[in-house]
Amino acid sequence: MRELNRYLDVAPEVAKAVAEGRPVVALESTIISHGMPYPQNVETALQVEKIIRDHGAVPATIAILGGRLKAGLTPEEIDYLGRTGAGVTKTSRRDLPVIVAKGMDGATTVTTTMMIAHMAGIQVFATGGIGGVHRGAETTMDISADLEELAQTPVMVVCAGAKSILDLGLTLEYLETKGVPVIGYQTKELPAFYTRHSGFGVDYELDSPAELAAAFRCQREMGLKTGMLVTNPIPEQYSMDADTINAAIDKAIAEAAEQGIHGKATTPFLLARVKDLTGGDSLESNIRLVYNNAALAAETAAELCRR
Ligand code: PSU
Ligand code: MN
Repeated sequence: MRELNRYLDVAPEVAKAVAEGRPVVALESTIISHGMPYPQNVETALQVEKIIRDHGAVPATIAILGGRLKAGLTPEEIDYLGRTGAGVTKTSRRDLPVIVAKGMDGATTVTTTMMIAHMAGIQVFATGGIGGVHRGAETTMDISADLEELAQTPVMVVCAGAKSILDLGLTLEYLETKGVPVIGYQTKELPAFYTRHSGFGVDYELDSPAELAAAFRCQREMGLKTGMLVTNPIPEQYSMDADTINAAIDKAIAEAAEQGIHGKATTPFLLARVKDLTGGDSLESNIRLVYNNAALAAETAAELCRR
């Protein structure tokens, strides 16, 4: 057994699965408290856990509760995070020391979910979208800590690409510089979250959970410390009209600039505005792509355990 971090609580079911070499999939909590409205956030989070179980893996939703790093939550804890919403502090790497020292609750981003998953011995993590290089970053320097985490923490992140609230071209350049493999699942094109197409190519197309697991296993066995980004396009039937979603994104970005939104508030502001401007359509797409990523992550985690 790996020596557990003294600030970490791994749920018994998760700890047992990790110790026995059975598949586990980590899930983030910022998507619950800041990424979707209540009650759809809680319903989605619980359904995602069910999908992971149905695909033969154990779900480990990650958050910080009362200053404890948690890998694996109860349904009651998930409900609390969803009901409290933005009242739970969005917690990235630099927030951890104060949140833990003060015994606060924190919603984990891709960054902190990767960190805690790795501490708990979990190799695969499913989410919706990652943070990246924001549009206008050449003047704001707003680059998500998620990219730095992908550069230094060996966890596979299965996402639906990134929203074009970001500069997708610069995000890919950054990941290339940092040595992070960007894989398209059954595609050579980076998916743009709500749509299957961004116009940007990815490094490699891999076509099965077994191929994903093989690449990740090689990366780990060579001692490479980077994460791996798997981008899984939203299923065709749930994808949105590109013009509709891009118009909403452009409007949200203009509003953020007018209102002087900056720092860690930017991404939650843009996500909320895009959802409001597109009615329920974008929320439905968002939920569906998370389900799709959960299934692929569970299948890949199962392949990783098969030797
Ligand atoms: N992008 C999405 N949905 C999300 C997020 C980003 O499409 O829910 C959340 C994730 O938790 C991600 C975080 O890690 O926002 C990135 O925030 P920032 O850009 O402030 O680093
Ligand atoms: Mn930022």
